[in-house]
Amino acid sequence: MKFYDCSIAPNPRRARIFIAEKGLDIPKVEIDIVGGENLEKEFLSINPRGLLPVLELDDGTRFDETMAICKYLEDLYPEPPLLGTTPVERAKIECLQRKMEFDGMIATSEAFRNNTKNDNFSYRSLPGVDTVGAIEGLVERGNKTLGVFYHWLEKYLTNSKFIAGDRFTMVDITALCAVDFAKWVELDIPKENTNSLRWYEDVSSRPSAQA
Ligand SMILES: N[C@@H](CCC(=O)N[C@@H](CS)C(=O)NCC(=O)O)C(=O)O
Repeated sequence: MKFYDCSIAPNPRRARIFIAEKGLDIPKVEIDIVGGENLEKEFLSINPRGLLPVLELDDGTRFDETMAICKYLEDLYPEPPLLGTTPVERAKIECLQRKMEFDGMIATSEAFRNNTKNDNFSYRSLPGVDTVGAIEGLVERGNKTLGVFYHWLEKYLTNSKFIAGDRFTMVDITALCAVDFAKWVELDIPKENTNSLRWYEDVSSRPSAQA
């Protein structure tokens, strides 16, 4: 297997943390998104949409979505379980994972990529090859959705150590990456959200968070 990565980007980081939690050692190929390497011919032959991460199998099969990569690896290496162990648990984790992804990751992406003061990305509202220009109103929607993300994060953490219960899961991975990504638009966990702050300190101190 081969993992196409970008060390500063939040979606590759989700997969990297997942891989580290599983204790796997998958060779990595670093692609420089800021320098535009993901839009050059060589990488487009790997992923025509120009997006990272990508997991490549030894037979050349490739997956270009973080959750597909994680689901594939969970099937191959079930321990420790990060996506749930029973049908009910798996469905619950899927529900929460999507909320963290849409309200946290995608909202930050909207707020960041549509800011026309942001020279590197303002001409590309969408990541990858699809050229949609910045839409200024999406900055406000992104910022407001991040408020929703933080509100629910605090609620989910009121009575449990991790977002989906007693065990660290993919939900925590996506939320952690979203919180760190939101620093790019200067929207941190609100000071009064004590459960979220306690959780953030805990999950950030896991060795996988440095992966
Ligand atoms: N839905 C994809 C999103 C992947 C994505 O947006 N990746 C970003 C990095 S976080 C990217 O490749 N950006 C390239 C660009 O900005 O051109 C996933 O979950 O893996």
